[in-house]
Amino acid sequence: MSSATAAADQVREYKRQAAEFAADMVQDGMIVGLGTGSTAVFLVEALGRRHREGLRFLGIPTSIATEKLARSLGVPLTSFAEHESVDLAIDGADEIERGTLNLIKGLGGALLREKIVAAASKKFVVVADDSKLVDHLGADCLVPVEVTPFGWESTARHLGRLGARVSPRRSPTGQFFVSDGGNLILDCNFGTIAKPADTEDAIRRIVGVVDSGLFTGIASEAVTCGPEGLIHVT
Ligand code: ABF
Repeated sequence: MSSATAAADQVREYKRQAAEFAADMVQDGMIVGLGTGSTAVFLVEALGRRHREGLRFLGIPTSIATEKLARSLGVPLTSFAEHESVDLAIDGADEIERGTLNLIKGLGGALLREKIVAAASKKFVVVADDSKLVDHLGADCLVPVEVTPFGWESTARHLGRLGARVSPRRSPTGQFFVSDGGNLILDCNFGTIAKPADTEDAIRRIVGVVDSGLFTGIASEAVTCGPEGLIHVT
């Protein structure tokens, strides 16, 4: 096995441990927000096992991909038509700011549903391998911004005026990437973000923006895993 493969396997193992720790926080009767991404896959798998062992809960998935996975594992699902709030949402992140738990999310393209579920949650726990921890958001990570297809070029110019270098996300075939909500994603390079809450607000005020992958003041806990073991920040 090459050292790159071994390192990738190790990161997957860290993701699995963080996700399974968080899956154990789910209690009988809860409405659970089911995240998206490779870490969240381990969460949904663990919850599928717990469901088969008799745990009663209902999940609200944050993407079509997670919904498909959950259904394939027999995880019972519900929606906001049936439930006003989520007891516990568990999801991954692309960057986690140490100390604040402000996040960049959405490089997987599911930021809008992820944010709706997180915002409706009594508790939002972020799960990740510890490479996602940073001192300041944005230095090494683009901020995805979901925008309406109409007038996206104008929306992109406004984002540029906030100081971002902006590129529309494309699929491997060169087409525009389209989100589960039918919108486009503009990947924005802001560099180091000194005041993430201010930047999140400024982005949201631009007409044409649906929302951004900056999640400030939403995560209440983080479970990370790395060479030092599991760390649960509450
Ligand atoms: C989702 O999956 C996204 O918000 C984020 O883009 C990604 C996390 O990545 P990973 O695949 O490493 O869990 O949570």
